[in-house]
Amino acid sequence: MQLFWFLPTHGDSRYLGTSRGARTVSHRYLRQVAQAADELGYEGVLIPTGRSCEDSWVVASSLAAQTERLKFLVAIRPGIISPTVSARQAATLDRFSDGRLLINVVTGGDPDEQHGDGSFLTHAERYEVTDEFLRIWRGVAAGETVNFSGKHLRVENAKTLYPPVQKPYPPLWFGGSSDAAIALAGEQVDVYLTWGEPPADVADKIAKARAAAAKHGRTLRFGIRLHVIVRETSEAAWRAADELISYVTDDTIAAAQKAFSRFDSVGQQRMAALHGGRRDRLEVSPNLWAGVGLVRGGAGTALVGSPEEVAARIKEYVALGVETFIFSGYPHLEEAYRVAELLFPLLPLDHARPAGQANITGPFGEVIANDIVPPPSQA
Ligand code: FMN
Repeated sequence: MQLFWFLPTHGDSRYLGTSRGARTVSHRYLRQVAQAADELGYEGVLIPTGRSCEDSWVVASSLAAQTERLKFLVAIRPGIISPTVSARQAATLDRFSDGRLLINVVTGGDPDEQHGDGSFLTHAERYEVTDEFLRIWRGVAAGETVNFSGKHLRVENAKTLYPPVQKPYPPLWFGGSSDAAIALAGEQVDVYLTWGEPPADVADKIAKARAAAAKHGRTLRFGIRLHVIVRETSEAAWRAADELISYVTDDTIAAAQKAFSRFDSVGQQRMAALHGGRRDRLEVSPNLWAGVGLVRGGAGTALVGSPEEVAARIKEYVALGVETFIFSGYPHLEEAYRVAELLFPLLPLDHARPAGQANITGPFGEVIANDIVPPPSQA
């Protein structure tokens, strides 16, 4: 399994729903988060996209140069950009980062945002465009010369002269919960992503996505996007969850839920339905807390508990077939460290350092009495 972290390009704070405890999300701050994730050994970072975020391609391009191993999961937006231009952009970033680019295909779920970006298509039409876009994008990125004439998109002699490092192209990741999304995933993408729904719901989605892929003689890999509130004890973790929303008012929740109700994203509707805008039933499945989604769009759930509890829940998802976990926590810099410290030792990570590797910089803690390497804790 692999752990990813998240770059908070749409704001970061110690608390949700208030400017109290907020911090400036500058390039310098994002660099600190990315470099922390790189140093700690996360496999990569997800960069969100949309009008509430700094531009994800500019962020990824600038930070690729300042990190060494970290992969960047960056969104492409069918219907907003030309597939040929997008494929060339991806090829360049993949080349310049030595093959550290992963692509997140985002069809879009907020009609108001789509209109602002010049797209007036229905949900079904957006998926038709995504389907045609990916046929062109994949051909161009794979080094082919593409001629394509579809219902929405048409290109002639489309190509890039500078192919990506990864073959046939940087892996395509994709999240979407509607039937159209799952059908498209089965045919064209490599990794199917879901927001953090309860295990039974995730199992259901995975079964549907596997069946959709089987129709094309394909298999998919699976990833999940969750927040994590892990502390040394269960009590401390639940206290931290309460603190995270301690300044959220009922008016703020009502305003957020009203905004979400205009979305036509099935995934967003499923997130909102988990809590129904109510504060009093937020543990929607053992150790799965929907409090973040009271005010945050997209990923709205967190795994909450002691390291052992959270690791056990992660392994439940692993047993369903989930390989990749994209985590975050508030604030994102400190929590990148906390999650690595508390969870990495309990998980079978593909990207963990080999056990017993000689490394004079640890990790073992500060040397005792200038002479003694600190021993493991006695639980
Ligand atoms: N939508 C965005 O507008 N920006 C994003 O950055 C974004 N990231 C996503 C990350 C994950 C892990 C998932 C599961 C979804 C994300 N989405 C994002 C939303 C989907 O890409 C999709 O457009 C939306 O859910 C509508 O599809 P649906 O109706 O099939 O669920």
